[in-house]
Amino acid sequence: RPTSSVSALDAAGVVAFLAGRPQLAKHVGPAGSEGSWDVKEVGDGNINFVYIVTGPSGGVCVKQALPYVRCVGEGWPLSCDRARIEAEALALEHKLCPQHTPQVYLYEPASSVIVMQLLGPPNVILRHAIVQGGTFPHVGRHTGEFLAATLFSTSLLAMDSRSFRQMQVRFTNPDLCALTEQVIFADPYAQAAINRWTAPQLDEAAAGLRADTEAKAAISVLKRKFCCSADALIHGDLHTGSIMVTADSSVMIDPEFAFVGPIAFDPAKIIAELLIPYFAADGHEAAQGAGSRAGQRVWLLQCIVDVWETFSSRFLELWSAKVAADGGAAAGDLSPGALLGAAADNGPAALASCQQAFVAGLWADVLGFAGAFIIRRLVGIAHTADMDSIADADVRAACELRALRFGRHLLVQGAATYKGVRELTAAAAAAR
Ligand code: ADP
Ligand code: SR1
Ligand code: MG
Ligand code: MG
Ligand code: MG
Repeated sequence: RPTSSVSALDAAGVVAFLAGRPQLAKHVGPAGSEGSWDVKEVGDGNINFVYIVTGPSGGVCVKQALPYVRCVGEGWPLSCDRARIEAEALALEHKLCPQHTPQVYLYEPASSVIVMQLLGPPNVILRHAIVQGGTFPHVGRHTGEFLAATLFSTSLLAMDSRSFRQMQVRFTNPDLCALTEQVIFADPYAQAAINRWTAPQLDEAAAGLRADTEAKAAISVLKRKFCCSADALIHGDLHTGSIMVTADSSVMIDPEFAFVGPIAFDPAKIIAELLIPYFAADGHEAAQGAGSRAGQRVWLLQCIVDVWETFSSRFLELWSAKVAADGGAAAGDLSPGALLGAAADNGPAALASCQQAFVAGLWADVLGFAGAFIIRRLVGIAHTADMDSIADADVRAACELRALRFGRHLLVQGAATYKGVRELTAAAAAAR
């Protein structure tokens, strides 16, 4: 199906789309109530169009992928198959971790539309809430639970290799992977017309990155890992704009970049996107008063610890439980349990030692990827409100420079420097 055949919905089109499908319409209102429905386009992401439809019975969220990148326009074509990837990834994630994933009601290929559970008020996008100064004590733990459930269960530690390879085919996602390869792993280190930064304050730093052979060597290694490591079905874009929160709940949305890639990519992305507001907090304090972000700073670092500690400990629990359930013999193809046995000659200590080595390897990659993710938000195409909402350009640039230096440090030296997450957060505190 040529993607160019998809035509854009408008508010009336969204109502007609839902009204013609009673199984969807019932979430919004009874037949005949369509005239009273409210439709708002709320898409604030870079890529797609999102409509919130509400009526007497509640509401739904309607997301449409058009054949181009929203924030650039028709000059940057992008496959609408991303809507299928997102719908199938959401369905799988919902099966593995229902408490942290929205329910998909429908995916319709002809219009590249997903209709899903509405996360209505008081749900907010985590990034927006952080920019406002908010704190969410549970989101780090919830994100770690989501990561462990989805990444363990879609890895060869849990799956047989035949099913795993079938999953790889379903989630090949070449176009969105190519986008990531370009905007995260290439453009920030090159002269690219779509790059931007706070100028002239960051001109020298951006030029320095383009001449930085150590950073280029490090990003090349990570790009290769992104392209060649097939660990698990990763979310692929788990930043703070992909998490909707309330005081007690956290829901991960927007997995259109999902593919079978390196496990470390996902925890690294959310950790980087918590470090960026940590470095931005000084800029907000300059406008709002000294100390006004002190509590948020403490929370942001604790949130990073919670993500990593919950993810890594839960991942290992799932792994040990799988080995025990399989009697140490029939665990997924890559599980050392399959060879070592849970209780036989090599025993649980051998499994524990394999597990610790596995987690240490992931952590080393998390540090490098996190550095790359910080850098791309400061000198690449896609910036975020964390820094952009600091109105004074000199104040913003000072925050961005500190973050950029820390990102570059993580990219080049992180893996060799920080053995644990608390060392990372202590280093961030010293670098602000
Ligand atoms: P994009 O792929 O363009 O980044 P997102 O999936 O991130 O699109 O959605 C953009 C915005 O739409 C989100 O920031 C959020 O405000 C809103 N949104 C997305 N999904 C839902 C949902 N299920 N319920 C309520 N709002 C949603
Ligand atoms: C054109 S770059 C768009 C960016 O937005 C998405 O959310 C991804 O992060 C991507 O890199
Ligand atoms: Mg998004
Ligand atoms: Mg968003
Ligand atoms: Mg998206």
